[in-house]
Amino acid sequence: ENLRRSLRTALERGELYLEYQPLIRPPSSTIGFEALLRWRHPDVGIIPPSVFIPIAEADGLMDEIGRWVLEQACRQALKWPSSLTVAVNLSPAQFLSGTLTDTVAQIIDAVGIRADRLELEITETVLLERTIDNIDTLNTLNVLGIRISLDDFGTYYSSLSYLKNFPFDTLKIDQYFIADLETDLKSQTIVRSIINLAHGLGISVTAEGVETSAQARWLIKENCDCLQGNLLGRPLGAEATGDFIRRSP
Ligand code: G
Ligand code: G
Ligand code: MN
Ligand code: NA
Repeated sequence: ENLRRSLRTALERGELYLEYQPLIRPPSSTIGFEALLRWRHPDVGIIPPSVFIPIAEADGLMDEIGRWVLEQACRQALKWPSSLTVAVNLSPAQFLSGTLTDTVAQIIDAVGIRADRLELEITETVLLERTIDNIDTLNTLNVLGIRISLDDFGTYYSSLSYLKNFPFDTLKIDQYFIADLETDLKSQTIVRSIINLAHGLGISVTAEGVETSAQARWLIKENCDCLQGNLLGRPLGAEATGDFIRRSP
């Protein structure tokens, strides 16, 4: 309940900030970063988004916070080479708000960033309801040139009809399947099948939570397009992204 009250003022007090985790095309090209929201609470310390985003959603704060995240991430991407993208996670409330496409169009225009440098990540849970509206929303974003990723793929409900009906550019395989890739033949079969399925549909694949070089080698052998995880790079503060880019080929 205290968190709830202080979240209302966190944005104006500058307590929210973004970290950026590198997205790597094998073997080692940086192709972009995923923006990850953090809250530095003056008393409690760093609070992860899994804790405060549900509160923000329940209190109707996520629209404003989400708009701030989008603008912040786009402004940061302008400081990078123009070939690099920035991926932003969308909460269900943002996606279903009915104002998302206007908000996004307005922000990329105000910031002056090319639409195809912005990637929006949504999870399957968002797509469960109001399917026709959701297709409209995604198609509108797509027409603007914005890229759409299906995040945490493989968990939750994973209906193949999503792949048939929604215009995804990228599928992000949940770290749950990557974690035991070295020892679990079922995870290997599932990941290999997801990669082949996506490629057959012209969708690129990102593996999340890559932590070991054995996992990376296996994913590269199976033609995974992009790797993300602590092996490739932990989430970085905004200033550190510049150094990371200069050090990467
Ligand atoms: O970085 P971390 O593993 O703590 O992120 C936990 C979860 O929070 C992930 O599911 C991630 O998608 C989500 N998340 C991170 N940043 C944002 C954000 O800016 N907006 C939304 N809606 N979710 C975010
Ligand atoms: O749900 P989403 O994929 O948006 O969130 C990604 C989350 O995974 C972030 O919270 C990020 O901090 C976390 N993460 C990134 N790389 C790794 C990793 O290599 N291992 C683990 N366990 N978590 C990771
Ligand atoms: Mn994500
Ligand atoms: Na994910």
